[in-house]
Amino acid sequence: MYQFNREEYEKRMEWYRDARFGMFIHWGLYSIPARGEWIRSTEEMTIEEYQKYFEEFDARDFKPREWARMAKQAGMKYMVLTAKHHDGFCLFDSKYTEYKATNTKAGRDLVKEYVEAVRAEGLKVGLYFTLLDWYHDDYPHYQDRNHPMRNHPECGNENRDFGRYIEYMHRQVEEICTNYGQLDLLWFDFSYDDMRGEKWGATRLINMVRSLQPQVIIDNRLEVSGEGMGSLAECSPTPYHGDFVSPEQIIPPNGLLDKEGRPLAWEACVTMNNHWGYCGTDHFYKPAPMLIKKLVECVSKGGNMLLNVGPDAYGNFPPRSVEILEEIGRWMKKNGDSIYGCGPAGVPKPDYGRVTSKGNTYYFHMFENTIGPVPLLGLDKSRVKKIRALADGYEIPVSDSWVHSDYPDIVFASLGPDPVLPDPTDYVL
Ligand code: JFZ
Repeated sequence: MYQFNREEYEKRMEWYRDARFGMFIHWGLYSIPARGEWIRSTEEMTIEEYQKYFEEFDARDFKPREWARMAKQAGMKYMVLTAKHHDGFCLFDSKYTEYKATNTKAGRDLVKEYVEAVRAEGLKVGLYFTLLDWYHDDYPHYQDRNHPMRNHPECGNENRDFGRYIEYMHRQVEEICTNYGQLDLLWFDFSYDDMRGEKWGATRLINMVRSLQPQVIIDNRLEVSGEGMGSLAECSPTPYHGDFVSPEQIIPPNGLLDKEGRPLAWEACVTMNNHWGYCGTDHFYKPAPMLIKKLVECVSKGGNMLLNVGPDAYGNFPPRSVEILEEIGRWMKKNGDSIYGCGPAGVPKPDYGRVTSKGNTYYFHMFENTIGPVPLLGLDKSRVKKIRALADGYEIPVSDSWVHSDYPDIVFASLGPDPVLPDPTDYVL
């Protein structure tokens, strides 16, 4: 039986808190119509209408080793792939359903290849597994058009046996936890309305998962949706509390603390454009400098960032995603020390950027140019040994200009006569 133990918890969380940056991948049958992963619901398709994507799916360019290489060169330390999304289609070879990649033209277990590839590149292995299932006969279908979980209005299933669904779902999680070696992270998605906790048989499920994969890190969506801290924030969490909070498309304004004031682990999951699953017409990508700043923001508030890529029908990353990952990677290569193993610095947020820290080192991220000497707020003057630019290591003098008499307690970094930075996002002191 799983019981919360703080020491064990902190131990299994170590790599995750250090990693700070991971890749989310949404890929499945919905990548073919390319209008987002909710398409079967939003366009109210029947299973039959959706079936053409099952017949077409061939994963012809599925090269997980290349996915993992791209994640790695972007500076990411872990990956999370949708083993099964809400449409119920399994990328893994489940013996409890025919609705799986093995039975498509792809003809093989894609999760197996993914897991091996990610491991081979030295990254931590994560799998996303949905609690919802629009394919299974025993999962409730919603016919109310205004319900976010609606399905085709005609596919009612009044005779469903939800207990049977729960058994099915548990057996699949068991397969995932048994057939792919050590997993580092499991990402369950998601609770809503009264569908939460024990409705999923959560205590039993977690007892099984923790006995099969004692070291695995789990999100908190067996308990909550993409909002809310759940019982991890309480003094005595439920067995299915999850190990980190999973805010969706939002960075918590002030980080997150539990009821006793301890920092909570969290991970903001973020799309690169405005879709999780591939969307051929969505060109609204967030520029790399913005994503870098968002990553810095997460770290400065004690969190991780899980950045999503939605590969296309064949399994290729969209070209724009590749460019953005490369640009982020160039920055991470030079400035990764200010991200990995770092957390909040406990100093006031400066006007020009954010601060992260690790041990006795403070990283002042300059998001914009400043005029004159740069104030490094919150540092004790007598304890500042040296100031260096992180990217190239060059010495930056502590300013001895007149500002000292006006602000005797503030440390200023003197960036010299030419304060215009070629690329402010590149600049970490
Ligand atoms: C869920 C999925 O439905 C979606 O397709 C994607 O996989 C995403 C990562 O997770 O979407 C949610 C779940 C919870 C909230 C919003 C979207 N929420 O609570 O705000």
